[in-house]
Amino acid sequence: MNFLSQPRRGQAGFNPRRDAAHFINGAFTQGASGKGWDNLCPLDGSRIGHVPEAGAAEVDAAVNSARAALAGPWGRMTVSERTGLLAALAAGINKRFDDFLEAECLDTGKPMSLAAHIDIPRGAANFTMFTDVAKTISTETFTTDTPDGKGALNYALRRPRGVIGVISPWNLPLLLMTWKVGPALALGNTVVVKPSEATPLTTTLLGEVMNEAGIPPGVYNVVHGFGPGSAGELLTRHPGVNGITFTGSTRSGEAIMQAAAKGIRPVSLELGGKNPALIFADCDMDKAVEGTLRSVFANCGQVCLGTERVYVQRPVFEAFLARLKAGAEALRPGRPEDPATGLGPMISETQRRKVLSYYERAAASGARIVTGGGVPQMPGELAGGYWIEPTIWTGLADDHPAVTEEIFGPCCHVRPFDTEEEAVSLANNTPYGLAAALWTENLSRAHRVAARLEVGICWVNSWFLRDLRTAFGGAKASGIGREGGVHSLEFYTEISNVCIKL
Ligand code: NAD
Ligand code: 6OD
Repeated sequence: MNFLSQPRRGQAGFNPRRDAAHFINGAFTQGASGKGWDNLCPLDGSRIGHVPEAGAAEVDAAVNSARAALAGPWGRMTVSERTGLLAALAAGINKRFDDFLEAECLDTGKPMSLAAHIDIPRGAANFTMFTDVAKTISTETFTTDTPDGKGALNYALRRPRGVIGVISPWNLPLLLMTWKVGPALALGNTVVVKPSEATPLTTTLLGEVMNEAGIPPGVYNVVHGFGPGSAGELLTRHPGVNGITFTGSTRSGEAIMQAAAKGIRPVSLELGGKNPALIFADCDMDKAVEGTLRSVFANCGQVCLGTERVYVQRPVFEAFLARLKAGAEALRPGRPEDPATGLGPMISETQRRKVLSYYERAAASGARIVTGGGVPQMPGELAGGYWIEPTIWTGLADDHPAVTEEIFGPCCHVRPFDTEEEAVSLANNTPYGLAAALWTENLSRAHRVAARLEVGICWVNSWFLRDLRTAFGGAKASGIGREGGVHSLEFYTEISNVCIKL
């Protein structure tokens, strides 16, 4: 059941450049809308293949098949049967590691060294981790006094929420999609996924692995399309969807929350950020520089948890800045498969234009451009890709758009501070509250400052170090809800209380 009926890896004629397809009720289909678009590779702007756009009919069919699977074999499975299938699914992802890796790097242009280390392993881990959670769920029990002295027993039950609409972004496509699908399926739900229009391949490929693992038809469905006025909006407005989990921009999150209000459907929203890094003079400078280089430039700055505001204590400001500049200038843009590649392209020309508009505004406002600020000259066909220079500024006002708005590119503003109090106040001076990175060797300071930062996650002397059992999500305008470990039970299950009069 190949999604393009094309040769598999190892067979003659294998080509990773494939058309995408919807995956509905266990089968691949181009749908009947007749609409679609060309999927372009960010490395050189070349065509990867066609992506069909789902209309109301395809979204309806996907939701109906998810509902039927809930009422059918999936809904009747024991926890061990279900988690056994999901373990096979995780093994299936690992077995086809190279297929996922190649597809992800074609769609995004990111270095294979990055995707092989983070994106694809997490695709599998997101299933294994939540199967463990599903096997160990416990609920509360209360014995209740009653006037007749015989009492009552209260206990809670958790049921799957139902059909979950999953809407995912393009920056870590497989990782962020499975981060939602893993807990949803482990806890007995079925899903309809609408991946980003920019990165359709790995979500489609996962359909193939679902079939190979023996997951029943209808449990995992995929529809392709855009957001407003397209498959994304159709899915969020569909009355057959019982809950919507979304990762993406804060603006889209607001629209999705409004759509979910109809029918009072719960949402889980992981949204944008404008994340600070605080570099104290008592930090280990090697660690702080290495970590900040990763947090600013990894995935070409297209990580929601990435640092865009760097605050450095004045005594080490110039030394830190010089080392950050040297590190940024050492990042080589290049092809994903080249081990020397340190930086991929932006996801699209639109996104590159958006980031360049901040580069232009920063320059026009008199920023000191420490490095970058433009577009690199790339050789050969790479000249047609969406490359951009890693960029560092200093000297902008605290209310400049490059300092206050999420850019989602390989850039940061670096500003000095004097006191801990000032650093905390600068870090919290944002409507967002996703993540922060704190660099200090002073343990008391680490605890004190971490407790005052208004964020969902604060890393101390590290960045993007993830334990999937922890609560993950954003404070303030960076999201609603927490997922991860047992916290995912809140959204993916409905709790009900049974009260037994004894
Ligand atoms: P986006 O909001 O433009 O799109 C995300 C997804 O939502 C896409 O699949 C898109 O088609 C869909 N969509 C957009 N509007 C919609 C609507 N009205 N109804 C239904 N679906 C809709 O985001 P993006 O550009 O793909 O990703 C970048 C953004 O995502 C950044 O803001 C980044 O911070 C954020 N992000 C957050 C996290 C997190 O964990 N907090 C993770 C990754 C990305
Ligand atoms: O690690 C995760 O679970 C997660 N949701 C990461 C988000 C990264 C944003 O780009």
